[in-house]
Amino acid sequence: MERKRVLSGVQPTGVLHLGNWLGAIRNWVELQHQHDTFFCVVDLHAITVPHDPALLAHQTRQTAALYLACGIDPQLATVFVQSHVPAHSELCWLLNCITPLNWLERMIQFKEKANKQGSQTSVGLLDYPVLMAADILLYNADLVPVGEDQKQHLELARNIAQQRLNTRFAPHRETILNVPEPLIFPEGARVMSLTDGRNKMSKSDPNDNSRINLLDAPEVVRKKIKRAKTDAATGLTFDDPERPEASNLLALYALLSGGSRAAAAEECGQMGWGQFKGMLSEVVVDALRPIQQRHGELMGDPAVLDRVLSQGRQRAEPVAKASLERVRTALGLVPRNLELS
Ligand code: AQP
Repeated sequence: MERKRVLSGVQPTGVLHLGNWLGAIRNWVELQHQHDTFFCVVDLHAITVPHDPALLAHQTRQTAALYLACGIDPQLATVFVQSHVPAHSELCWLLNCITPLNWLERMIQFKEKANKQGSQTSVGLLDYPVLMAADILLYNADLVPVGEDQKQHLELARNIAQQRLNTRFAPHRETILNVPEPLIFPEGARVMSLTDGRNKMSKSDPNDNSRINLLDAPEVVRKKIKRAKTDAATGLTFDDPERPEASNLLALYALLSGGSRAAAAEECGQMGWGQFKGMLSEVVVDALRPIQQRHGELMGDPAVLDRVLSQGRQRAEPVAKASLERVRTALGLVPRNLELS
C-alpha cells in the first residue's frame, strides 16, 4: 500500500519551545515511520514579521538541527529549507492570483498579528496562508499535522485547491493538486504560556519567561518553572476551567513523565505547588538533556547539517517542480520544457 504523504514545518522565528516540540515535532517523529514525510524550516514565513537578518540564517540552521535532535531521521524523512526550493514562492504567486482577498482578511492569525504591527503590517503577513497553501499543495500532501491554531489556514489551503483550482481549471479532468486533510493530535495539542494559562506558548511572546525553550539551560528551566503563574488552590487538577495554569502544567508533567493523564492527576492531586514545580522542573530538564546534547553536536559540525539540507532539497525539488508545472499548465502558461529546435 502506498504511504500517505505528510508535510509540516516550523518558522525559524526564535528558539523552538516545548509547544513546538510536544505539539508538533514529537508527533512528526512517530509519523516518519509509516508515512512519506516532508519537514521544512519555513524561513519565508519567518520574514512576514519584522526580523533580524543577522539572526535568520542561524535560527534556520538551529531549527533544522533541533528537528534532528528531537529524533527526525533524514534517512526516513525529507528535511529541507523552504526557500531552497523556489517553487514555493512561484506557486504562491500563482495561487495569489486565484485567491479572493476577503478569504485572507478573515484569517484570525492575520488579524491578531496585524493588530500588533499596525501601519507596519506587511503584504507578506496577509499572504502568509497562501504561502502555506503553496507549501502543502506542492507536495500533494495527504495529511498535514496542525495545531488548533493552524486549522483555519489548512481549511483555506483546502478551499484554494478544491474550489479555486481543481473545480475551476480542471472540471472534467483529473485533479490538479491533492486536497489535504488535517491531522490533529489530541495529546499535547496545545501547550500554554507559563505566565498566562489562557494563551498558547509562543516564540514571539516578548516575555521569555512565558515559555521553555528547548535550548534553555537546566537552571533557566528551574527558574522559569518556579516563577510560572500559580493560583491559591492546593492540588493539581485537569478539570477546573478556572485553573488553566494547573491544567497546563499537569499536562506537561503527564506528557514528559511518560505516564497517563489519570496517573499524573492521581499522583499530584493533593500536592502543593512548591513540591509539584520541583518535580516538573526535573522532568523537563531530563527530557531536554539529550536534545540539547545532540543539537550541540550538530551545530558543532556544520558539514553534517549542510549535507542533510542539501539532500533534502534534492529530494523535495523534483516533487515540487512537477506540481508547479501542472498548475502552470492548467492556468495556461506556456510550458517551460520546450525543446530548442
Ligand atoms: N503552544 C503550542 N502548543 C502546541 N503546538 C504549538 N505549535 C506552536 N506553538 C504551540 C505548533 O508548532 C508548529 C510550528 O509553529 P510555527 O513556529 O510555525 O508557528 P506558530 O504556530 O505561530 O508557533 P509560535 O511559537 O507561536 O511562533 P510565532 O510566535 O513565531 O508565531 C505548528 O504545528 C504549531 O501548531
